[in-house]
Amino acid sequence: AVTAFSLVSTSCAEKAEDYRGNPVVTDMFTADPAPMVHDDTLYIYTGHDIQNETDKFFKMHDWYAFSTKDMVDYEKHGPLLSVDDFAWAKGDAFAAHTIERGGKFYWYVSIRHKDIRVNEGFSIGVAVADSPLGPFKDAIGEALITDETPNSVVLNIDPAVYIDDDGQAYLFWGSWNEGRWVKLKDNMLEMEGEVHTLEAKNFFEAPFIHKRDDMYYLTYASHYPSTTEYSTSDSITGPWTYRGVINDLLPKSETNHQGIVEFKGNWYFIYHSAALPTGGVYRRSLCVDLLEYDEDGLIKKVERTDT
Ligand code: FUB
Repeated sequence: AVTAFSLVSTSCAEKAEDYRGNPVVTDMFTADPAPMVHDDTLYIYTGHDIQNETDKFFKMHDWYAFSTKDMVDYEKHGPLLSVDDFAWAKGDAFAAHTIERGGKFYWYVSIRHKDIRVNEGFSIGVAVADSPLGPFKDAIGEALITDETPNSVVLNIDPAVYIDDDGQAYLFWGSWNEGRWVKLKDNMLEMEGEVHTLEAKNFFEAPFIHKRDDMYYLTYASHYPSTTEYSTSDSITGPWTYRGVINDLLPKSETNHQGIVEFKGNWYFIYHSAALPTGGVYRRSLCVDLLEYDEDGLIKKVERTDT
């Protein structure tokens, strides 16, 4: 099923004002957006909140994608992937991230393992497809990261993958103030070497890496309820220098899980808020705003347009 959504603007806009129209998706709740550019299209992969208005935990079973060529009209695709696609999983389709390598698309997901009961049982799995819109299937048949992985964290969620200029892939993840990173083999399905502790001031969860010029940016949720804060480095492996807050606390949502992407000449801050009238902590919505840098390459605070 394909549905189109429109923001207010009618052209590929240059000013934040043109993006008033958040949230992008209004006919369902969408969370934990992860952007990926492929060919001339921006794909935003999201989770899907199906919580009613009174229960007190996330209720999530599957993932969608929203594609746009102009930041104005979006197409909905999905669900493209669900808990049921991972035979070893039992529920909780938390944050995910998709990346292309060698013509294949790898979708790293947070999901609860049915056989692992240490800590919370959250694990990171990988699905693979030959196109950005699937069909996706479990690439390993087991989890890539679990509570049994040496030096894992209490909540193994929120994967973010980055392929550096030399072709080396890295997986970042973590929550509740504990972040981790590990190199991935070229097949994107196995760890290479040891799991490292992510040292970044105020890290809470939702790591995301992007690079602009020669600077690496590690953005993440800080504290809980979360702001979005960031650190920079001249190396993907750090050390990371703390740079401050780029997005304040949100009204009604305790999380705001961000991704950052350059698309057709603009940089975008892609996140969720609880901006729909019936939105809330467990009923979130994909939002998109412009991201700008100062002359030193530091990120300016986002002028959010979700409210
Ligand atoms: O959506 C479930 C969890 O909430 C995500 O994994 C976290 O990043 C937070 O957004």
